Amino acid sequence: MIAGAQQQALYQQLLRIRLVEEALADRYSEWEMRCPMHLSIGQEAVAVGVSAALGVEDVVFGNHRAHAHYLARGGSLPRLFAELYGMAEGCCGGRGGSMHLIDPEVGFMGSTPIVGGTIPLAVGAALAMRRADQKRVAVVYFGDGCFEEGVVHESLNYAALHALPVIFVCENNGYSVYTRLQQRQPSRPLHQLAAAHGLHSACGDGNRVEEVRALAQMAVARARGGDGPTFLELATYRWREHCGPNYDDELGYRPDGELAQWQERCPLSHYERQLLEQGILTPTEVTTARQVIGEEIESAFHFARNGTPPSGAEQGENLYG
Ligand SMILES: Cc1ncc(C[n+]2csc(CCOP(=O)(O)OP(=O)(O)O)c2C)c(N)n1
Ligand SMILES: [Mg+2]
Repeated sequence: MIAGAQQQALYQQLLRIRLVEEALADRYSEWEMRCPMHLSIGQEAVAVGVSAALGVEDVVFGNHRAHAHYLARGGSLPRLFAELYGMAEGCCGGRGGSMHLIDPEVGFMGSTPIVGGTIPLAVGAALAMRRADQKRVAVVYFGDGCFEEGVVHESLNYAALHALPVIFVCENNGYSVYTRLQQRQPSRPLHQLAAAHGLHSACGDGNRVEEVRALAQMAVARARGGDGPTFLELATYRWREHCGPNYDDELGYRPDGELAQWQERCPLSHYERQLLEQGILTPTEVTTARQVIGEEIESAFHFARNGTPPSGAEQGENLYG
């Protein structure tokens, strides 16, 4: 059972992330945000549903498409925007941009552009928490593309062997850049690959926020109870181009009508309709929520634009590689 207040909170999160990313897409062409940007418009319910199942003590890792992961976890919006504008006030000091988000104060331990790069980090975090005898959980989000990286298999194997409290959240949007999953991998469900590594695994509809939340609650309960890792494969779809603010269907790498079909299964409007029908939400509350979030977004843009460019000395700090 889910309470009305929790449903409203899930809706608010979905709406906020959608409006934030649409605003970013609108302003990207001003060319003041100079970093590559992978938007998660269409995929928001995964991060929102998973985050709703976590406690403040848990830790989360994202990937290159991490705005939703960061925001759903409670990452600071002004500091996200300042990061995108390359300012010292940014969550990564303005050095990283969209693919290097971090906010340890809320347990968001980082995102990186390297496909699969944060998967072993989450396993390491889970190992550390286990050794410290803590009842905390590590979560890592990654895409279907990760199954072409060896590190995912090593990480799944290790996590299963040691029954670590880690949740692997695979956002299966069916594509890696311009290439369909069927052109990259033989036909077999991704969650069954995880099962073959000995993990408890499940799949679900990544566009239905309450379904995602329920799966994540199951995974969190298992991890906290000492039952080890869980792998969740969540089906979803990216609406915009792989990297950037535009739609790119004219390139022809996606079948005609596929985007429209997924847009009909929009995680936000579906949930909005459901809550309106159930009387959990009123049309006035929807309008007010849009206004309030719109003002928050404007204020965050103002903060970012008026930030301080990092000094030459600062730019070299904390850089590795
Ligand atoms: C190790 C590595 N290989 C290749 C790339 C280039 N690259 C960046 S994003 C991406 C697609 C990843 O697809 P997926 O994991 O399914 O995530 P999605 O973009 O669909 O959310 C690729 C191949 C990279 N960043 N890192
Ligand atoms: Mg993908």
